[in-house]
Amino acid sequence: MRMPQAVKDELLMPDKHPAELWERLEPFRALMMEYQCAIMEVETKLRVLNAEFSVQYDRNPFESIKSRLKSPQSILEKLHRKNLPLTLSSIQNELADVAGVRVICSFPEDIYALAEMLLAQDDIFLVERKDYIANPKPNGYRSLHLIVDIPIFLSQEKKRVRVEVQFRTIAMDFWASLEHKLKYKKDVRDAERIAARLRDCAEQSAQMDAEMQKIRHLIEWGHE
Ligand code: 0O2
Repeated sequence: MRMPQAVKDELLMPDKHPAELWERLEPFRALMMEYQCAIMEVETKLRVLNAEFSVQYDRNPFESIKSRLKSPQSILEKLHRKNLPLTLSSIQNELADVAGVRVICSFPEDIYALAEMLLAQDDIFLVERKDYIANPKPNGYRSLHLIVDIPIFLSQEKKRVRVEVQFRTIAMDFWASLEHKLKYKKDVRDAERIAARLRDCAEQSAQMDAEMQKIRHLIEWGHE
């Protein structure tokens, strides 16, 4: 018999179970399993597209995929930050990035081509699109984020599960991992000056991405 949502939610109330115990609770583990399955589904779809491309066009639209399930601690912190109740419903309804798939491409145009191919599939439902490449964040952050719902097929039911798919170039990923260090390190000396230098780096690497893409066109088509 399946557990009603209210009972599942009750099991996650923090006064009864501190955060570090979440991952031992069956309803929480079941929810995380669903997110993990959704990650596998998205990864498979992307790998299928990559395989087809390498046969048809002799190139790969992405270089690598990195996936992650948000840790219970990060989930708890985000719920706290957003002033949300610490329940399974909050996780499912309010957090879009519990399941995260990051796709690293060589060229910006591959990002958009791949994103469109994924969204064209009839079992993928687009919830939200955040284009931080066309509209970079003030700190210089660039990536295309798609929040999607994807079905997973369990023994007793089919469920729609939310996944955040981030698309970036190698250069954007390199930049984001350095900037991430600044964001999460406390007491950094000269943080403002470092942030300004990072903004410059983001600008320069975006120019390099654009230039490398033009060079690819010259090599492949003979014109930009
Ligand atoms: P981690 O460690 O990757 O899990 P919202 O849900 O709309 O209220 P949120 O969640 O900030 O706001 O959404 P957004 O802007 O789409 O960002 C989600 C994720 O994108 C982040 O997850 C990062 O992975 C990445 N990201 C967004 N902005 C930045 C940035 O300025 N720098 C870097 N390095 N990454 C960024 P988490 O949970 O913050 O981190």
